[in-house]
Amino acid sequence: PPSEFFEGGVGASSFVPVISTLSAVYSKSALPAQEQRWGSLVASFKRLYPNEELTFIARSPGRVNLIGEHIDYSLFDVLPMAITQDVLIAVHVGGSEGKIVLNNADPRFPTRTFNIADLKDTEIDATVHEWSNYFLAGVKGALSLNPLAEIPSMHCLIDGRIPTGSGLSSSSAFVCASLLAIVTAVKAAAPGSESFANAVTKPDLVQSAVVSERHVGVNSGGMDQSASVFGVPGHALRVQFYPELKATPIAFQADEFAFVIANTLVVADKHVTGPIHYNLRVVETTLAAEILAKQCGLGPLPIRDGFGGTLRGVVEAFKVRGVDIAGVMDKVKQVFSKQEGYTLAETVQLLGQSEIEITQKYMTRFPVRFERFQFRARALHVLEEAERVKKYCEMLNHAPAEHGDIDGEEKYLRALASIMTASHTSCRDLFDCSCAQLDEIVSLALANGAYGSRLSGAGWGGATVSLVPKDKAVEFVQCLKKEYYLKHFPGISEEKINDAICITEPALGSAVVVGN
Ligand code: NG1
Ligand code: MG
Repeated sequence: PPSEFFEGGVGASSFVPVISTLSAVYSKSALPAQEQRWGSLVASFKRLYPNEELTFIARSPGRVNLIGEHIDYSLFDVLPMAITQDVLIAVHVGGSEGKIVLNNADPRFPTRTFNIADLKDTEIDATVHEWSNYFLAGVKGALSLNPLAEIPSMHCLIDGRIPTGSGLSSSSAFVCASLLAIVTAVKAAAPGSESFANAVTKPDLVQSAVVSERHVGVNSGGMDQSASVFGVPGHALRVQFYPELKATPIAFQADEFAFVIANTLVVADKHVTGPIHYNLRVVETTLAAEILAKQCGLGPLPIRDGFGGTLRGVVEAFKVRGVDIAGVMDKVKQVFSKQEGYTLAETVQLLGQSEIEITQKYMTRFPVRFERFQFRARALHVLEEAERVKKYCEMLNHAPAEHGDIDGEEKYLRALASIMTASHTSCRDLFDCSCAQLDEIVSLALANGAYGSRLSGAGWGGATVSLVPKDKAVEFVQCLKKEYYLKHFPGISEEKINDAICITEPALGSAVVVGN
């Protein structure tokens, strides 16, 4: 099928920010600020590379997750939406230097230059936190789609507006935008060879971005890249990973509400804390699945991306044996009866594999540190959260009036939002991925007019998302400014606060914009 990315004709030699194009990307309310931003990006590009013409701009957005936390890597459905904040990569394609030059509009990120001849053998050093690693992950992704692709010389200027470490997925947006930029550049450099770039579909882009982002050191699931690539304005996205990747846009049937994102300003850096937080949770849920399969005689589970069995696999295996979700939860409680958790030695017993085997398979590429694995609590969170996603989607798929006992939009919205708050409680108590500041914002939100509120993204810092009645949203934002930001960060600038808290709307996913 013709790829959705390339309408507009990549390869046009000049770029003019075309208003009609940008209005296809941003909502009416976001447009004026974005036009200004794109205009200054183009101007900076000209100053920086006076002899290179701008060929195209690739963009990919961040996301907020409405519900379905830490279950993507167990292959359960999740419900994120893309947001306005995005990463832009302005690119000139061509020249004979055989180099990729990366400049970042943010002066904290110094210029980097790579020899294209070396790229195929470049290993990303995940132990150093280096901004250009995410671009290199994009290169890996593009080469995984076509190992023979000839990457041309590129001059790039990057402008990212998603705060890093905020749970809004700046990392995935950067990887997806980079991958898209490289695929587009390959096509622009050799316009005759339509085959590669045109054949790249959105699912291809997502899948290669997920796998390649793991080179940066996080054993992540596929939610963020899916939201960033598939985003549809005005819609949430139900992303399914099993039996295969699929994103279904879901429109909101009610409109008297808004989603407010409020960042704690606690930076959660997965590269530093991965071994005790994110990557450890992936190991805990994976081992929980493998142990359940072994103890309940389920046979081998479908493996996620070469890593290990999944709780989704466990649920599916039980389903064919006539055991429903409640039954699976009972099994979890039976098999993992020890509330205090399991040592590695106990895990060896339960799994029937040696310590060396377990360490090698599950804890070497992404090392972890732990005393006891919390199989019971982690597995229960995953199973319950997956049910909450189903319930939430069911509610979204019906207009408020169709919800029998729930009459009136307010009741409907309250019921919807309470599922989000339940998710937060489970993230805090069972998955242990909250923190004091996230809990504080959620409490403040609920006490000040939000119908529901929760952490969004990996947690341990980063952002919250609250469902707020539309006519109260502005007041709600003012209230959090006073009660959280000004209280904890006296003297914080208005600009910083506005970056931290905003009313958000579902936005368009990845796109390439070219001039005419
Ligand atoms: P953040 O840290 O918000 O980008 C991470 C993972 C997701 C998902 C969520 C938790 C990456 C790139 N993303 O998101 O896949 O597991 O945590 O639901 O690591
Ligand atoms: Mg991230």
